[in-house]
Amino acid sequence: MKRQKRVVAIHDISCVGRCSLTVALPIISAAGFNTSVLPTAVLSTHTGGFENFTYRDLTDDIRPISQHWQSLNHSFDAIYSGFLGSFEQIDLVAELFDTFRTDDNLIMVDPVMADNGELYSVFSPEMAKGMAKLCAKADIIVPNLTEAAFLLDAPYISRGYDQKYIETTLKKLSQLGAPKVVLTGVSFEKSKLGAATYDAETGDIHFLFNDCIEGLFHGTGDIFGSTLLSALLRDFSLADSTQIAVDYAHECIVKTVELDQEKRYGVCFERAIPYLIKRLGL
Ligand code: PXL
Repeated sequence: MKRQKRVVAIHDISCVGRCSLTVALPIISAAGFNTSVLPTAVLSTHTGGFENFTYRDLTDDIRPISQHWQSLNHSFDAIYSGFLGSFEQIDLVAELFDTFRTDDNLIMVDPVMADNGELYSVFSPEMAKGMAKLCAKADIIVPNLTEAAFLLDAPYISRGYDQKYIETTLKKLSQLGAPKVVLTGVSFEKSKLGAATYDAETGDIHFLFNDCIEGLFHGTGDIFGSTLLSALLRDFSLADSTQIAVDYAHECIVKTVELDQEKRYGVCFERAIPYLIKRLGL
């Protein structure tokens, strides 16, 4: 029997609002993987659409937690980082990558810091430079179009771009150092939304879409990343994994609209877990 793969998810805990660890842990666990967490901060809610949220920065805990795991000789088949609690955490997470990197594990960085052309309120512009350094250490990076613009220090273009622009952006992103890039939030026509993938080793580029449902749905980037990682660990190709992630995020939004849920509380990913399980062939 095959050994159960182990994943560590490095994100914040937004206690209310269904994003970061409160979606990564259930999704990656549902996909059958032994999922550990390294919380980067604890917030009462996420930062999008809520005021007066609490913010406990856990920067000082990262190194001791990592050192304890090292003393146990613990290892991970995948390391997945997302929202970091402070600028200093970039170097600490880079150090953790160096410590737990093996010949065959997968390091995925979602450079969570911005959306819709704007940095999240808790971050300063220096975060983008630091995130680019962290991306250089990854096997695969998963920025949205806004994060791509910050990483490349380029203007953010929200719509009206063509396929060539996305292809050039993918290649520039991979030059940061990660051989695989999945760019999210790509749309060439109003009715379709999805992602573009690039594998610098083969030169392959793919575009994967589903129907676009109008609106801003919180936490879908983390749902996308957690699903993408789960499908890759189930040995689906990069393009197939991305299509599964696009489709599952879409399915979660469909459920949220059906149930008429308030958008800032995140999407009803729980109701679409049976769909995900089927798509992953479990
Ligand atoms: O989903 C990304 C995310 C993660 N963590 C926190 C956030 C956000 C997006 O707003 O605020 C705390």
